[in-house]
Amino acid sequence: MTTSFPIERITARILDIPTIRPHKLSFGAINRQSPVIVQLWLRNGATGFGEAATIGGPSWNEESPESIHHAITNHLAPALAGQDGARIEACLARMDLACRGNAFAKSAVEMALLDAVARSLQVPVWQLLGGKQHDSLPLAWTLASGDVERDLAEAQLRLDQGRHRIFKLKIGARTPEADLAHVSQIARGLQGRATLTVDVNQAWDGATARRFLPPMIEAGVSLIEQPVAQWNVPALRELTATLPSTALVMADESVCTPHDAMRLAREQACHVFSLKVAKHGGLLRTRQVAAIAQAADIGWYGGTMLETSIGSAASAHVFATLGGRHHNCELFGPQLLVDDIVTERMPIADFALQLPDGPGLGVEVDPAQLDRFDRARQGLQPT
Ligand code: MUC
Ligand code: MG
Repeated sequence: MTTSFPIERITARILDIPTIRPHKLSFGAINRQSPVIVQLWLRNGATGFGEAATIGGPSWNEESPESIHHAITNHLAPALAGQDGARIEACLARMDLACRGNAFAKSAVEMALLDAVARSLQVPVWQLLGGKQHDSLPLAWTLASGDVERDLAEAQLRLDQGRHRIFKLKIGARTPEADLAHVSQIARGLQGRATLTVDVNQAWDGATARRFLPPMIEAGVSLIEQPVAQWNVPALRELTATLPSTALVMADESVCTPHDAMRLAREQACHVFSLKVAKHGGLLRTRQVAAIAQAADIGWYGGTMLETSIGSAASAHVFATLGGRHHNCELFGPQLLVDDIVTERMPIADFALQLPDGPGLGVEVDPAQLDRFDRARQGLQPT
């Protein structure tokens, strides 16, 4: 017997959800997230949801909520209408024919398809991806208010709540001297109680990184994320080879496609890949990038684009299936938003995210919340 799940219809809408505080990165501050939410219906009546979130419109990379919405509505949805949704890889190949690149847009559609197919089969999405190896993953929080006192108070609260003891600091917007002072103060304030990462979001050149990373590592930072430009693999490789061994170098913007992963692996240009479902173009392709990491003795980190609970749950499903050496995850997007679009979030207990288990993505969307934050209904403009 063969199983077939013809695709009936795919829709997309942009939401605008304020953040609980300004989130400051090297390229600017964000006050709201604008995820694109996809809903896909199968002819059997099952429906699934997917999401693609960017950070700061098209500031993090080329895709923006508007370009994602356009690609889905005008190219990807028509390409998949009437196709057999059970043939997930064939659907991905069709999307690749219809639309070059646009990984974020494709990831949202694939997510909705996996959710709908898994619900039809009454299994969790992780079951379609090979089964799970983790029930929980230690969960990081990003301190990005821009203010030392506020960052320290935020960290203290999360430590006291038993929610987070891994903190990521976003740097690169100010002078490296000011960043070093900020990071050192936070490291002193949290000494012995927390693990620290810095994410430079591509802001530095190789010389700045060579000069300012050693004192940050000396201060207590143990994971360095994307210190140099996405294209600057030679500098990334040199830092990986020469920085003190108490810290690891992690690629984020530099590792999107499996081909990027192959280049970084071949050149041994980093110790860790930050995996993100959106930039890899979906859950199945996240597994491809993770496989290259594992084969090249590179560890993985469960990254985020600050998604709601839909995208965060999808990421949690694929991270749950991965072997190899992991360096925790940062699926805290829902907690950075003033409210969510699901009835119940994934629980956080004992400093770890508890990975979902229900059918599909394991979270239930609240349609009233989708309407509440819908950009078309709120009349907001793009960021
Ligand atoms: C990034 O570049 O990692 C993830 C967490 C966070 O605070 O910002 C993002 C983007
Ligand atoms: Mg990053």
